[in-house]
Amino acid sequence: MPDKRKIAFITGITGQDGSYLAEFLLEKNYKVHGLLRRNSNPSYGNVAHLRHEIEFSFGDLADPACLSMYLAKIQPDEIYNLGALSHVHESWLQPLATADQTGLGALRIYEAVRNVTPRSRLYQASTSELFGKTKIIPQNEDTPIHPANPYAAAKALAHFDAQIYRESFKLFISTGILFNHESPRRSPDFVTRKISLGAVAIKLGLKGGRLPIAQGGRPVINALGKLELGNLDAQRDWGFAGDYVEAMWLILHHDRPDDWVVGTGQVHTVRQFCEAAFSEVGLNWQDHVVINPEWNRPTETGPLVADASKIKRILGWKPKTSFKQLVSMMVHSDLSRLS
Ligand code: NAP
Ligand code: G4F
Repeated sequence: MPDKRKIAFITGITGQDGSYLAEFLLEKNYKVHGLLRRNSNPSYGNVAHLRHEIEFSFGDLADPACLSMYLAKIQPDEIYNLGALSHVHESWLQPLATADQTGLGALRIYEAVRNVTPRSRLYQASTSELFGKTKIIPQNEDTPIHPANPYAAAKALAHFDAQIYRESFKLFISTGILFNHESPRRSPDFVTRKISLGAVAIKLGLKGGRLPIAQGGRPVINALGKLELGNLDAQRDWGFAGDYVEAMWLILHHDRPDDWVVGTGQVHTVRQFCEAAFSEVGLNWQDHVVINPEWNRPTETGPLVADASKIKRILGWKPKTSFKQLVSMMVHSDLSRLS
C-alpha cells in the first residue's frame, strides 16, 4: 500500500518549536522528516522522545547541496524553516554565524524550493524582533521593520527574501511573525527559563554540581546563591509555544501565502515574570535576584506587543494559555525535574 500521509520537513526540529510542531504534525498523521545537525555525540534535543517516529537527515542550513538533495528525496508537501541561531544576546558575539545561519540559511532553503520542489509550501520563522526600535505599539503586519541587533537583521533578510521569492517566483512562502513564546522546553539561555530554573533551584536549596547550567555555561545560581539578571524593565509579549505551532500549521493551510503576526497582545516585564515565578514556589523574588550588567544588551528593543487581529479574524487562531498559566507550567515542570 502506498503511503498516502502528508509529508513535512522541519529544520530546527531539536529546538523548542520544532519539538512541539513535530508532536502536532504526528498527531495529525503526517510523515515527519527533520534536519539534524551532526554532533560528535548524536543529540536529538527536545525530540529525543520522538526519535523512532521521525525520519532524520543529517545536514546543516549552511550547506545548500544537502538541502537540495533532501528536498529531492523527501518531496515534502510542507516545509517549516525553524532552524536558526536564535539567541539575541549571542548574536552580538557571533554576528557572522548568525547572518549566515539565520539569514542566508533561509535563503538557501528558498533557492532549494525554487529549484527542486516549487510546489512545496514553506513556512518561514520570522520574529517580533523585526520591529526592534519601532515606536508603534502594538505591532501588526504593516508596522515598519526596524531591526536593533544582528539576529533581527539576519531575520529581516530572511523575511524580505521570503516576500521577494513569493512575489517573483510565485512560490507558496508564508512568514509567521511570532512574538516570544516559551515552555518547559525553552533553553535556559532565555530569560523565562533562566528565571523558572533559578526560582526552583533556590527553593530546593540546590548547590554545586546539582545546579542546572544556564546562560553562558554558568550555574543558574551564583556563588552567593543569587539569580543574576540584566534589564528587569524589558517588556515582552509572552505566550506558550505549544499554542503557537498550531498557528504555523494554519498559516500554511490558508489559500494563499502571506505574512502573519502571532502573539497574545499582553505585555509583561521581566520583573513581573520574576514576581510570578518566585511566588509559585512561595518566595519573594526581591530576596533572590541581583542585577548583573553583563546581561544588558548594547541596544534594547521597545515594548514588543502583538496586534494579532488578522490571524484571529481570518484563520480563527487565538492563544489558549494565559501568562499566569505559562509561568506556573514552567515552574512546576522544573520542580518535578529537579526535585
Ligand atoms: P531554538 O530552540 O533555539 O531552536 C533552534 C533550532 O535551530 C535547533 O534545532 C538548532 O539545532 C537549529 N539550528 C541552528 N543552527 C542550525 C543550522 N546551521 N543548521 C540546521 N539547524 C540549525 O529556537 P525556537 O525557540 O524553537 O525557535 C524556532 C524558530 O523560531 C527560530 O528560527 C527562532 O529564531 C524563531 N522564533 C522564535 C521565537 C521564540 O520566542 N521562541 C519567536 C520568534 C521567532 P541544534 O539543536 O543542533 O542546535
Ligand atoms: O529571553 P530573551 O533572551 O528573548 P528575546 O531577546 O526577546 O528573543 C527571543 O524572542 C524573540 C521574539 O521576539 C525571538 F525571535 C528570539 O529568537 C528569542 O526566542 O530576552 C528577553 C528580554 C530581553 O529584553 C533581555 O534584555 O529579557 C531581558 N533579560 C533580562 N535579563 C534577559 C536577562 N535576557 C536573557 N536572555 N538573560 C538575562 O539574564
